[in-house]
Amino acid sequence: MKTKHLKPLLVVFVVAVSLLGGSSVCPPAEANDKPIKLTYAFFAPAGTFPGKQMAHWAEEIEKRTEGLVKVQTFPGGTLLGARDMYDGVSSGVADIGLGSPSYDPGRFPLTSGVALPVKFPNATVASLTLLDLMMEFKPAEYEPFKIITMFTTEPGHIQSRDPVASLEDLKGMKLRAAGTGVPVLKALGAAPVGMPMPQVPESVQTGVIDGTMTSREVLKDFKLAEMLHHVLEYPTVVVTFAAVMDKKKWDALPDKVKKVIDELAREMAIWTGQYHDKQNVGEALAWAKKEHDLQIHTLSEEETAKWDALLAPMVQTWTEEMEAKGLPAAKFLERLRQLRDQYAQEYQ
Ligand code: DTR
Repeated sequence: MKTKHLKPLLVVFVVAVSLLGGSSVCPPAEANDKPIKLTYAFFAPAGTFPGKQMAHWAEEIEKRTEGLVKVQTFPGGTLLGARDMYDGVSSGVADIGLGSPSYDPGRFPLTSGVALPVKFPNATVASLTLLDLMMEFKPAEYEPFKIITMFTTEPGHIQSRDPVASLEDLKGMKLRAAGTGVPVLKALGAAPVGMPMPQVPESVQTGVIDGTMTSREVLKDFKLAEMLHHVLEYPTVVVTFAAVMDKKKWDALPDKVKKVIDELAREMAIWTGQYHDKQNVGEALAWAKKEHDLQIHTLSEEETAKWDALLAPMVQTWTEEMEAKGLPAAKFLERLRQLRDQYAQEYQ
């Protein structure tokens, strides 16, 4: 009897909240709604910023569907590793997988355009640009998937055992990057190695590599500052992340759940970018300076111009290669620059 009267009230409340611009919640769960369980895999530890993103998403989904959807997270590569993430989602090992398209530019050719040296100011701007581009261009590389959210790191920095302040210092240095960062290091004259992030600490320890080029929070989140005491203040390219779900699995979800997931895609890109830009990287740098005497180096103006000149042709080369494959690379880059400049005004 009571619930009968309460229900219309609740509906009015939900509608009012959505009209007020608050995030919408699902219509209240019906008695015959079957609980939905989703497994969500990530290849790196829960404490890293993509791991925190995963936990936050899971919490929000549960909250906004009023418990109808329960998400079980598997960070740290416990269900799927960096290299088998996307195939694992296709074959049903996990319902959702958070991987890095930057690790496999051949499989995600258009996405790799976001990891070119195009001078994104920060992760938030790059993340929103990436997500918008994917929604607008709908590249075939995500054909079997539904995109849950996307985001990027800040532009990567060279973090090394020995100081780097010139091209001369970099010559032949064994530096690791995500696949999309390899051509950058090559153009600058280093000896690049492509390798997923979780392998980096051991590879530094055993001397397989002399450092890495990626976002700077890894100094703390992967304890790299214990071995890498030098960072070069020269922002290079971002690394992309994409959380995806198998399309068939997605199609089977109730509309009200789909709506909540769609609404969260953009919110998560902003949430993750802001956490990474405003807190995560800064805290790591402060910690590394205090605990491990981290040294920050800068390039002279003349040297900066030389580095920029070496990287500039990469954009043209990429465009030609992608156009030859029949991809709309020139249009993609034009739109990328528009979105980058637009979001840069909003997210400094
Ligand atoms: N995809 C990484 C970038 C990276 C930066 N921070 C983290 C944290 C957890 C996993 C990956 C990353 C790279 O390979 O550079």
